[in-house]
Amino acid sequence: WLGYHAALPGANGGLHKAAPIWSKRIEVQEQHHVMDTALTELSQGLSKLYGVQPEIIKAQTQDALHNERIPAIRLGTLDGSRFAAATLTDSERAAVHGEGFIIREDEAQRELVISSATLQGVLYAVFHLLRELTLKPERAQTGAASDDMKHGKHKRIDITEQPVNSLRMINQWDNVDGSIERGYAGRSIFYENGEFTRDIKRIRDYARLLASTGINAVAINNVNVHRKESLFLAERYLGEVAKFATAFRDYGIRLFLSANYASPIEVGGLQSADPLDEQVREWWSIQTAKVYAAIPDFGGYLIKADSENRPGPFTYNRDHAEGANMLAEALRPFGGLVIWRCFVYNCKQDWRDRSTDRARAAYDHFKPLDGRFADNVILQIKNGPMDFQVREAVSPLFGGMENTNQVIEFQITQEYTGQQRHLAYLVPQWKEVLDFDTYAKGEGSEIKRIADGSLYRRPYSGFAAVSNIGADACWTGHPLAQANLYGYGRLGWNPELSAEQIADEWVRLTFGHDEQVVERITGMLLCSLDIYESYTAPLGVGWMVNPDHHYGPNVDGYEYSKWGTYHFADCHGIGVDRTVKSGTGYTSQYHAENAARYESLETCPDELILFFHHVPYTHVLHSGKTVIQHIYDTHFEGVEQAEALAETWKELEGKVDPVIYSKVATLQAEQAEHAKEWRDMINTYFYRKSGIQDEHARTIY
Ligand code: GCW
Repeated sequence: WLGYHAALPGANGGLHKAAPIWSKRIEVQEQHHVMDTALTELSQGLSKLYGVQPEIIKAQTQDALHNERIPAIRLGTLDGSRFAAATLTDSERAAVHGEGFIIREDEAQRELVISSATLQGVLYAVFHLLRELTLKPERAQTGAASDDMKHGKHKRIDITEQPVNSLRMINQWDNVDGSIERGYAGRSIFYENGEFTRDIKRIRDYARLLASTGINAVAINNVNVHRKESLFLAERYLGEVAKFATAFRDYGIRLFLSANYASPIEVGGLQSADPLDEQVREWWSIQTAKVYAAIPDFGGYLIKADSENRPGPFTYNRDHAEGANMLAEALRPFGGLVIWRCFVYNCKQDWRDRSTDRARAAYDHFKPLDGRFADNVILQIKNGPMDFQVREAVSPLFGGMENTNQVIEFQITQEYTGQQRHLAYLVPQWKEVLDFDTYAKGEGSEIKRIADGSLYRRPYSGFAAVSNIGADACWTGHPLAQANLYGYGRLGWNPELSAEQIADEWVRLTFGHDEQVVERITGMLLCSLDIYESYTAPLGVGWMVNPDHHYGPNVDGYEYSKWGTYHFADCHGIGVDRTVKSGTGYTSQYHAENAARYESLETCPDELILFFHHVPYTHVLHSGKTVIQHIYDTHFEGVEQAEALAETWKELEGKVDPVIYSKVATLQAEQAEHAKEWRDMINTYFYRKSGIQDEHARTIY
């Protein structure tokens, strides 16, 4: 999406004829590594768009610049350059803060000024401008050369943007051996064979990709911190970590490390990691000071504790507030953050035990701790209470932690959504979660307002997500899965953007403006998640995948295992009773409006019926269909739709890059085939369990 290849040919054929008058000269006053990045991006982008390399003028004194008679782009921060401030009114100067920016053309459209309070803001403005110029080539039609201009139709550029979320983070689940946990796009770009990669260029390219969508933080190693990765905190590796930090810093991105809670033992050779032990606390303080000596703008620690066999404070009978606050104390002198994951549940459950409900776990663990976390601790909460299923309820924990900083965690990598072999554009799912009203403070208490910190007025908040990239040539395995990485960044910047707009942007930036191409690919993206949902686990019940690697159907794969992910299908019915009346009581973790809606079969939405209720196969949904007929119908339709996706793509042969064309064609054919496996396994399973015939007498085995 950074190809900038969609320049508009000029009226007389030549590309540069369409170039805006100001695009041939760039003026700056400030010197800084982020400003250098912004300059490189801007001149590279403009020359790709218009075929002319702009001249860059750097000057120490303001007087040497801003000769208004010379058309130019002028960029700078409010404090660091006079022209940046000069174009804004007092109230605008007060309103633009942090990473926000204003991009403005003067009346004569001879000058374009980019102003921000920060250098990061300037960089985001540059990416934004280049995106706008690529998406709306008519914007370039300025000056006397433009017919629109002559007829007074051209609107001058005047853009104000402010990121809605302050933390916009990516989590890498990369291991130092070069593997990636849940990675579907090849090996790690960060590590090879137990060492940090020497290919810093690729890290920089990644930083560039991320920054272009607005990402400002990255945790560079798996939250499951194994033996060798625990040593990232030690001298042996800190120098290497610092090199990555430099690459990301140039793009305004702060580096975090996932840390092993038992580091005092694993790295420090102590006997204990008890958060209340003085020696342990001192060890963290000293170690953290060493990290900051190597990386002065280090972001902090991302922690998975007492989760899936990882160590944590429970070992010492301490709770998670005690555990997190110890780290917070070590980080506080440096302005660092503890990002503490709430993915805590019993992963050694006995399937016979019907009283334990995994969905309840995060809320049961963390709600009682609300208000006890230090102010530089942020809880990272997965969007749902289970684990990134294609459909599950929204985590009730967001509605329950008024006095705690929190970020929402999404999964861009498609662990349960087709592993980048099936097409699944995830932005619509994320939008649905963000728009969910928790009623925490009455109507209008949407998750997006909790994630952005405004509802509870929290100092730290935002988005985190597990990346989907690897060493694969197109970064993401399935080329169209790039839309998810792009979409995550854009949504973190502004959760009000629609899934349609984000898809349209990504397709135009990536493939250009051919209307057939744009229409077909956005169409494919926008219906892809519904299609995937329809041929996989039905009605919100989730799972039904092969254990361990999680690809492909296996209805009972987890039914008698320790992971707490059951569907309870028998010959009468299916679903998990999570009601207060007769089930696990999970519904009570929501505020009254949602609790009542989910508790009652009458009001529970169809798509989540099996998440909340155990019902007979003959139960009639709001759609008018029985549960069993719904299962049959959606699975037959899902396969037809998956086949249609493959057919749609074929229409684009010759219209998109041939390498990308054939890669996607192969993947879509595989998806259509594999969807049949899903259909037949699920339909056959439920036909055999229920003994109920398909109304349409289609083939079930
Ligand atoms: O989704 C599950 C994955 C694990 C992962 C865990 C987590 C990194 O199957 O591979 O571990 O969640 O989020 O911690």
